[in-house]
Amino acid sequence: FKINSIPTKPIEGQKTGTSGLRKKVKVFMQENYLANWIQALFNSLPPEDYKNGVLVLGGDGRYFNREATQIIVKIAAGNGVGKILVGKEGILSTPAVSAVIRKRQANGGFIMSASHNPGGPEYDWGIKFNYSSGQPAPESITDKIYGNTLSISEIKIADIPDVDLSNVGVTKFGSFNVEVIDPVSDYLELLETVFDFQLIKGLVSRPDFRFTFDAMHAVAGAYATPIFVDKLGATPDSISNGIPLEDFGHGHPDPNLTYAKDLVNIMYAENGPDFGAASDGDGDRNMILGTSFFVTPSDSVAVIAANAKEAIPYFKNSVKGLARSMPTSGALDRVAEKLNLPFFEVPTGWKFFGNLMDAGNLSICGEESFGTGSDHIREKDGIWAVLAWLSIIAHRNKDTKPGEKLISVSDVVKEHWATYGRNFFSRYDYEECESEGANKMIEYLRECLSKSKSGDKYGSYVLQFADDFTYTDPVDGSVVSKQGVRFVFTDGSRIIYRLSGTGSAGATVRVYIEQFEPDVSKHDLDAQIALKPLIDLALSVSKLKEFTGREKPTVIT
Ligand code: VG1
Ligand code: CO
Repeated sequence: FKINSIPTKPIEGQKTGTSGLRKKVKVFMQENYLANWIQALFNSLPPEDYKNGVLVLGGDGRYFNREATQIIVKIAAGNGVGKILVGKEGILSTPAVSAVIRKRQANGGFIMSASHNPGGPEYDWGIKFNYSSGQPAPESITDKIYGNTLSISEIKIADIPDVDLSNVGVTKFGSFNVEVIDPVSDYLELLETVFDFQLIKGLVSRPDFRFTFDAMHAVAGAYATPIFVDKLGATPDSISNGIPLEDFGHGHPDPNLTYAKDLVNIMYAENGPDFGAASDGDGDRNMILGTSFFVTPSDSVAVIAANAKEAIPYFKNSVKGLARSMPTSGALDRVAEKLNLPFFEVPTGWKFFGNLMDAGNLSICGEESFGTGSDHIREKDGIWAVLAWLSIIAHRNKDTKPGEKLISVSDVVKEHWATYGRNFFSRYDYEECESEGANKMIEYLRECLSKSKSGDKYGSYVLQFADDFTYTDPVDGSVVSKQGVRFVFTDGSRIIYRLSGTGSAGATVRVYIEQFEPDVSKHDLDAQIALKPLIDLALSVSKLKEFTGREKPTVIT
């Protein structure tokens, strides 16, 4: 086939954030916008990483993915890629892309998704590039791509027809092959080696266990029926919003207490199900609920870590280490301490876990932002988290006879708090603020911390230290700074401020609040009540209302 060289000019603003490049669909639909970024990526990779190599391509089914698929395939061919594996209908969840890259020993892969951001002509689109072990590209690569977007002058695009995405199979164009793959099979095969599916099936098919999963019309819908229904015996009606739609059914596919309200209402209704879960746009996030009970993501990863060895075959022989992102609560730290496991604190964003996993130092990790996962792949994994929880509940109920009361999600969490203490945690998000005010607030906080010293009094809290988080990767020595302003108090309480790196308009301010409570008699308090004094302090220290003009957060988790 012929390779056309199309002249182009740099387009501003193509710098990737916490997780890939995210913009409004309209921005991506501008002439050459996507093509420039893809070409800049090839210009940034060493030729041996793609020439005659294998790449994976898929996404969450959102609006513009179909057009984008064709553009990416043609530019890949134009740059000498040997083979591209594309999910049928363009569908692959983020964890599935990571799994396919690893299984097929691909050089890397593209994920077409803006994750939890809404989709449709008026909303967001995004793209991420993952490397050969399946992990999100490190900053050294994304910085290079950005640099190349500023000097790009030519796009190399193959003159081949559009690829038919509707049937599994290989199409050859000379030396270039496109293989349309089933989005589920490689991923499911991997999960079957991680978990004891018979054990989980025993629980899910019990008449006294009611399971419900909300796929939020996002990519997990493509996985939910084959996995939960066909493999594990859940009833078909236990899956809601199970068909991926280009606009997620006008929803906001973010599994939290605000945007997954339908599921929350079902779980908190009288006589609600025993287990509820939801996942986000690209299937890497999860929310876990029991009957009238919400498991915070920070607690979730701690509970999974504490129970992994017993309940999940993959971890039977060893849990190598545990890690969390900086703003995630310290619940996991306590598990690491008790189990005597190596422990790491990394900046926000999954890309920082990959090196630790590749080096064999990390097995289970999580973020407060509804991300949980392990080194079975190099992305967070929503369905994995659901299966991990089902494994724990199944394991605990091995001997529960029909008619006896099941050990529930809340029983497991409360028992965990009784053993380890409870880390009350909450996050306040102020979405789409004016950038100027939000930036000024962070500058102001940086000034405050430079003037602060240990022993300073903040209401009834005494400062231990305040800083702007810097991380040195223990594996490759790379350093990232300015990852979040934190005030840490002598009793272990923390207040953290960051600006989001995943939005597509304005600035989103995130405030994270945490306080440890060893006293079991206080564990049943509502987090908002337990944390009230610290939350008030967080708002006044930052002068948040003044800087942003916001009275109330958009989302509380
Ligand atoms: C957010 C979360 C972060 C997560 C990232 C990607 O980033 O806070 O923990 O890794 O989204 O998740 P930020 O910069 O907006 O705070 V996803 O599901 O969008 O791939
Ligand atoms: Co996501």
